[in-house]
Amino acid sequence: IKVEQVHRTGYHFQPKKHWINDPNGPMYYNGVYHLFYQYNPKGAVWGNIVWAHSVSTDLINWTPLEPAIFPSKPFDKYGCWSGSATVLPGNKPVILYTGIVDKNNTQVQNYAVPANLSDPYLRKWVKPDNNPLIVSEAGVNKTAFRDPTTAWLGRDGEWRILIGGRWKDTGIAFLYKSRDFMKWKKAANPIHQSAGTGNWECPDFYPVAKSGTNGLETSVLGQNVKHVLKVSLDATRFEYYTLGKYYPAEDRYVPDNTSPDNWKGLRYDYGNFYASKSFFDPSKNRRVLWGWANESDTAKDDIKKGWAGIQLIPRTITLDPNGKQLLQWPAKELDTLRGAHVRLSNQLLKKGDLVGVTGITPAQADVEVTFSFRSLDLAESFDPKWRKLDAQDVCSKRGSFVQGGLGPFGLATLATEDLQEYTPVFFRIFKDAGKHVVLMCSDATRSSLKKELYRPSFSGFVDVDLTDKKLSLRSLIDHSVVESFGAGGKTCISSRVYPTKAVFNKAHLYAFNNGTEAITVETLDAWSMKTAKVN
Ligand code: DQQ
Repeated sequence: IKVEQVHRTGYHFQPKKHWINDPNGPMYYNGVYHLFYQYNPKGAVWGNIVWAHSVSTDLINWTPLEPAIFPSKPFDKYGCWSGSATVLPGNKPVILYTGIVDKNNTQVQNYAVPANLSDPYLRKWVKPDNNPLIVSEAGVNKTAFRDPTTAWLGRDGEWRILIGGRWKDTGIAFLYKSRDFMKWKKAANPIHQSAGTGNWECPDFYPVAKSGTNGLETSVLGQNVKHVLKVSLDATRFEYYTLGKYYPAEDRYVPDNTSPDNWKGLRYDYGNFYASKSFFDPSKNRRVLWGWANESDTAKDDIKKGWAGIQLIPRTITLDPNGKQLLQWPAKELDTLRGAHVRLSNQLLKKGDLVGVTGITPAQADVEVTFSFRSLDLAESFDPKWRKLDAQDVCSKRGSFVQGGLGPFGLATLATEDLQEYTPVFFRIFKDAGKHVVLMCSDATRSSLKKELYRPSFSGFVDVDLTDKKLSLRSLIDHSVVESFGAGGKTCISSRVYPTKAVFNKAHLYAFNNGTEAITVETLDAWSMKTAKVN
């Protein structure tokens, strides 16, 4: 293996080479999962965008096909940008995507259909001549008018889609309706908008069941569902979502007031995660989420290594029983890559302890751990000044090495033995006016000796009940990515990191505690992960 390829992933999705960004049009069709994605066939920087296409029967191993959609017509001559798939009645897939029609970035919405429905892989797609289906109306910013969603069907027989955009600094999800999927009309009101959030890219809108763990087909309505509206914020390059109520008769979405409806809101992932998109998988009755993780190195490094961007492991989405947020978990098929296994149980971690996990391949691993503690009394106080800060700011003030009362404790991933390099994923528990505040961090500050890297202390709060005095963590470690799920998927954080020494068999994995209160590793299961067949 060439030295510069130490950061390629073993089981996260990436093509052989070149640039990738947003996941596009994910769908399940006749036993096959399709993933399209924004791809530059000519290099490791963004540009020349086409819809690359891979297929899978298990969401983990992927076969590459020819690009499905690429610029070739006046309505997409300057680019084929993001969009979604809908499987229409009669089992007929259709893709809606954004075409760039001129050098000024004017955006229109087009459709494409499979050339041959009996091809099990749907290799060829045609873009009929009645494109574009939708052009922006007067008064709409035509360079912020993109990324159509999967369509849902109302009880009135009309299809609906959202298109992302903005007016001045207000983010907007425009609503369009159609009876025949060909003639679309803009609804008088957007389904939702939020001042001060800037341009909305890649909206996603879908129902979640109020109880149980089944995912729902996108058109499901009724008393037993809540809706999720997710948007990607162009200005800050992160996403947020709200849970809320969709009123089909008025075509309005009203977020619940349990989380902010702005850039301070809930995120699927508090790390490298953008332009995500979900789809309903009827074969397993689940909703699956794809998200793109960009690089945190420089464009120069991307060109040198010849690639940039990965897709994170597809996640199932369900509603947290508390009704206030979502839970996410890696698709269960990932477990088929688990190989050598080790387990620690009932291991006490006193202040300053660092316990090595040996017998697996720490650079390509899956780890699940449950920590327990005797009491919450020793939790350090939450500085009232921090109440205004977001989790990432609090995490950068404290990190993994400033001693706390209860925590920091967690995993040190992609670590050298002397901790010159390591990416800790950990919890710190605070008390704040009689309540407990749980902070989860994935801290890249010491992830690499290399300079010129983006090394943020990614972090999110965890809304978890601590009465059983336990906290769990799962981390998927894969050479240049650490993708973590706290408290059963309540808070997720993905970090892109580029160790120079903690690579291949020089990488180590530890459980650590830097708090004064002793912690117990109740169980820690770690597996070497096999390399998936990815493209
Ligand atoms: N990426 C696409 C756009 C989308 C943006 C272009 C989000 O359609 O708005 O590659 O990353």
